[in-house]
Amino acid sequence: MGIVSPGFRGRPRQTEATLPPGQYLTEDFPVLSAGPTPRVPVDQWEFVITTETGLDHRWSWQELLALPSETPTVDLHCVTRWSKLGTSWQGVSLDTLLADVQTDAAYALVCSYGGYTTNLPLADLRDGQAWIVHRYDGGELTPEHGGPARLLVPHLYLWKSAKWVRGVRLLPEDEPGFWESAGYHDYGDPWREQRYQGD
Ligand SMILES: Nc1nc2c(c(=O)[nH]1)N[C@H]1C(S)=C(S)[C@@H](COP(=O)(O)O)O[C@H]1N2
Ligand SMILES: [Mo]
Repeated sequence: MGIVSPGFRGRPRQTEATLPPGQYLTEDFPVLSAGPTPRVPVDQWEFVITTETGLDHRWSWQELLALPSETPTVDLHCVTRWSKLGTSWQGVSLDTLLADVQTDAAYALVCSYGGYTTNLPLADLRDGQAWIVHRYDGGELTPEHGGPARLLVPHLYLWKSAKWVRGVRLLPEDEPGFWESAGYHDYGDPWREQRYQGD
């Protein structure tokens, strides 16, 4: 069995330490979508990483499922102030997907089926910080929450976790996505309460 350090009582919950400033806890899983839910059959689904030189790296649904997967349990923080702690996912780390991608790009623009986009530094997709997830809480990821697959990048506000993810464009210069163009913060760190431009 696992080793339990003396005095360990499980991870603290519902304390200030686990909740970024200005957030409240919810047990629900609200659905927030800027438009209609796209329905993408998995036999037509693909995920594409496009480098700054225009080279495409593609995965079909079957190819994605064949990659080693991870089961992150993470806290979600939405800019509309709800946080949901300890959510369980399954998916492929961006480290795995980026392993054979040669790039000098510093930025990423994540693109979804349906046209949603969101931007972040490429470094924030690396080092065990981001996944393309296709299962949530032991079941398939439902369409409302981004199925067949979504980006999960839980250290940033949840608008960065693009639902119905289709691909990532690697870019030498930062390019704002959908909400970032509408006044949301470019980076969106919940612990620094970077909700809107100028925060
Ligand atoms: N493609 C797409 N991804 C999206 C959105 C969206 O409208 N379209 N909304 C974002 C926002 S603002 C939030 S808070 C989360 C909500 O995820 P949920 O509906 O699974 O709670 O998805 C993010 N990803
Ligand atoms: Mo959001």
